Amino acid sequence: MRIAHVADLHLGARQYHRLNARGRNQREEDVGIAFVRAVDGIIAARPDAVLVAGDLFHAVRPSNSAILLAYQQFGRLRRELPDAPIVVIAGNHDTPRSTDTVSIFGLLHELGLYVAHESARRFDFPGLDLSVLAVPHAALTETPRPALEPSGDAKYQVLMTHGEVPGLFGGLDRTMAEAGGAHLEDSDLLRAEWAYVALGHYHVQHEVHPRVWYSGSLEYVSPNPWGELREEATQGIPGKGWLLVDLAASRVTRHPIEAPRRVLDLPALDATDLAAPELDRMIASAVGEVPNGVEGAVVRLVVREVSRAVARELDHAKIRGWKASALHFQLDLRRPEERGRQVGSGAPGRRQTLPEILEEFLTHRPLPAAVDRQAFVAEGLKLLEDADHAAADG
Ligand SMILES: [Mn+2]
Repeated sequence: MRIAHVADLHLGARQYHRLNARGRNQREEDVGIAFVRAVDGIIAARPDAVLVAGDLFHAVRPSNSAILLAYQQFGRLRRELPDAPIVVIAGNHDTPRSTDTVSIFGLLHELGLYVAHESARRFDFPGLDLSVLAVPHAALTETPRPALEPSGDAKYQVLMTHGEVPGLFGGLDRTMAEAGGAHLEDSDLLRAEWAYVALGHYHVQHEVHPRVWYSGSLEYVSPNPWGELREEATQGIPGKGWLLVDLAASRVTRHPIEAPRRVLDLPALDATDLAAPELDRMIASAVGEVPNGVEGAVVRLVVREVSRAVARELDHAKIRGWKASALHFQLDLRRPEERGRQVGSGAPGRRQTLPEILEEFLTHRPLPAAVDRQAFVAEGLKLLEDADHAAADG
């Protein structure tokens, strides 16, 4: 009895304002390719059921191309694995904030998928001895919250939901937390009766507890891809992918997909006491050491201790050349920090990032009662991200 667990596909997500030859946003195409590769892998593995743990779409109103892709790929899964039920929940990204917005998830229902997008639903598959409690983001924001409990006599009781588990970020790198996620509780997740808990929301593949997993996203679509890369490197995770779960054996196998595009955070440089020509050489050699070059890649290079004067005198023609060749080249020049100045309330010695400062400010700022704070904070972070990309693209 094996299930495929995939999450956070974010179909329709666009980044970096770069178009391909067909006039489509290149990153949206990458996100689609990642999905197709995951579907290829799932079909090859022939699981008994497929679970999609939220944020199938990046937005409540996905682009036509995202809708078409979802329709085609789920259609393909239905044809190739006709006996495997496909269960889908909505995450925070694809949940309408207003009840008069009709969800696109109705279309998935028409395709024969088992869909929970407004409230918690239980799907029983007696032939598989499987019961799936599917709890979308919207259900977690109801008061009172529905009980997340096993039910019935199916041997395999599975919970699928989308949100943030307690202590995931340890109060440290909050930029890894996407704004607007619902909070889950250990009491919901740790019931001994759960054969498996399939989670969505956190974009780095992660075993929370035995049999409680985030499958992670299939591409770097969060506002902080660099944090995801660092976390994946720290944990030795071989890239983005999906999970194959053997419920009888309680065994989870990672199935990485081939990355549609290279996303690279180059080792940071320190420009202390360097003049512009020396720093130019250091940057050129850092870029030169990238295997196969930066062409077509998403690249960041952080350089610390760069004064305004040195930044001005750098070889900007050369930098523009890398920007033109890479899909996205972010030369992140940081000014010398003012000694002894403590900014923000993060851990000692660590400054808050701009998104963290903004999130904290927006979270505490007085708001009119009619304004949804989660949506307000999410919108602010989104605007900052867009401005960031626009600036990086010159
Ligand atoms: Mn997500």
